[in-house]
Amino acid sequence: ATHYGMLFPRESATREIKELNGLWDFRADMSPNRNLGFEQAWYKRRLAETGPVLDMPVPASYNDVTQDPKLRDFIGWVWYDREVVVPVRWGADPRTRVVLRVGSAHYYSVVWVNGVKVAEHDGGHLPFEAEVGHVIGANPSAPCRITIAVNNTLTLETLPPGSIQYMTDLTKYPKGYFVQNTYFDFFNYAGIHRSVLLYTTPQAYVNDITVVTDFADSVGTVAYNVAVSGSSVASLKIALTDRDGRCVATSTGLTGVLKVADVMLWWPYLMHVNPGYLYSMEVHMQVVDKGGAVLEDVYTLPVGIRTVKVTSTQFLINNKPFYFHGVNKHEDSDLRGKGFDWPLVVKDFNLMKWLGANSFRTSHYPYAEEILHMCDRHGIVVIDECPGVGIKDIRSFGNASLAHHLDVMGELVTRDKNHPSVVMWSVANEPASEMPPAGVYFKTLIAHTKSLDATRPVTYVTNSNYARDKGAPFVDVICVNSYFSWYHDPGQLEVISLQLNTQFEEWYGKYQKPIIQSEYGADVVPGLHSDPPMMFTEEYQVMVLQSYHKVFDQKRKQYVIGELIWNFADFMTAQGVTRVVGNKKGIFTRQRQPKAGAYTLKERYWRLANETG
Ligand code: GCB
Repeated sequence: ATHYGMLFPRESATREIKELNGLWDFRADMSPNRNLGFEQAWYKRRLAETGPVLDMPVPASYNDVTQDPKLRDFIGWVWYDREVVVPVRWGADPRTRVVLRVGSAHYYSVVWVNGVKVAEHDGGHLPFEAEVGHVIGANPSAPCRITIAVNNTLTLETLPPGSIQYMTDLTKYPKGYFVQNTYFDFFNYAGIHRSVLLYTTPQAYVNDITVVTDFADSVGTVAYNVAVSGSSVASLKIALTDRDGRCVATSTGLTGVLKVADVMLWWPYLMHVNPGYLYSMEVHMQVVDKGGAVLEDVYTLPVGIRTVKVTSTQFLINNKPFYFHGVNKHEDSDLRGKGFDWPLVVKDFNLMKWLGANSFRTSHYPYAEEILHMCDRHGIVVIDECPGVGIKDIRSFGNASLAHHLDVMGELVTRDKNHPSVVMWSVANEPASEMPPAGVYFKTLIAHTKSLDATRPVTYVTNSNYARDKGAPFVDVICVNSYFSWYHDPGQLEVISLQLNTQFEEWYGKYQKPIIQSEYGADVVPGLHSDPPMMFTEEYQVMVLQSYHKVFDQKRKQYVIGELIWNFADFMTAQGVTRVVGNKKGIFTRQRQPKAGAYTLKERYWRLANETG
């Protein structure tokens, strides 16, 4: 599939946005085969006319907002609907294109407008959209009904994979009992997780923009490519302005190169006095239609000018060595689950800056694009990970899985290719990369990703044994997770130094590629203390961190290019004997209050920033 045209919706002189966030009507289809909604065509009427409904906030996961355990742990189709009043001018003007966009809904979605199916989407973490003008009609005086059915079922061919297991022993389980197995360590939150919007463009419009930036001495370059839809001929005016609104370069073609004298480069946080510098690239398109009328479209893209390169020992941003001192995150919080929430986003950025973190990995799926805009503006560097987490079953290496994975990378690169903060793609987390098909799988997947974007390095995150891992030959940077003195040798803090040293030497010795410690950490139940330290206490987490840090300090002068703590904050998981109301490896609690480990890390990150920045 070709992916293009997923520009982030922005208002402009020619584009309008109508947000559809707030309360929607909601029902989980709890019928035995979970298919009553389709059998009774719930999309043909208001949901409230076909049965009882709940108030459901959008965006939010539905799991934690009610007192119903059946809804928290629900597997299957849930239905959302609401009405919207479409401005008459949108329907009355045939030159206006009306688009319905869902920022993300987990996992599989079907969308109807006034009972007409307009979209279907496979995947829980990326946006999808559909033109709906033809359904709304020329005279949208009647309220327009939007219905979205979302199914959170995961199979061996979804990303992330999962499997449904039927429990057939009738002495132990009721008839028809089934559970959703997952192979990843976070709660499978579901629902409409990001904004739903209606927006307009003219019928002839700017469909996509790709920028690739570079610089030589003090001159920056922005090589751009604009894709136009709805017309074969268009005249373009491109203007690049600086932060103060001064125009610094102009151009006219669909492709071209903007040259910027005395360029202000995009720098990471703490690496420069002025991090996250963004220019604005205004694309102004004009088309004369058959009747001689002039159609115009305007779209403005923020552009950061920077380069990324990898050598056998270094990660270079703007030709300067960059050391990742950062975090792994989750989209996760109380009540909202994975629902997008601005106060949470802003709090997290303030905490990252407090910590002195210059980077994070979007473990283990793409985050809301609004978060990447924050990263662009604040200079927080991102390893952009796709939802390839939990590829453990041999069947998840099959052709259907690979085809979907390639598709998801297409969607991800299309959405995120222009973000200066995104410096590397991660195609997976902890796959069973020692399995026989893993070699071809990762070779194909990584080559495909590089064909989509030749400018960024590609990695995946491994916890395999260096000798048996089959994907590392194809990555640019080796990302390794390890939990010495936690999952291995629990309680034995003294083994960390030797084992971590061995880990680095083995991987570097075999591949001569730079290495990021992409996870390490220990669970803490906040408020638990013990000296000498014991597992689950604040002291133990501090000791694990300090023991890892000593080795990082020896190796970072050589080929270790980064350290990302697992995890920024506590987060919810499936219930299990190793999880005390979720994963507690956060250095912050789920409510974003610091544990002792946060202060250890803060001191270190600021020291690293002063040494390297
Ligand atoms: C890992 C996984 C991460 C888990 C973490 C843990 O290796 O990549 O998703 O949450 O370990 O705490 O077990």
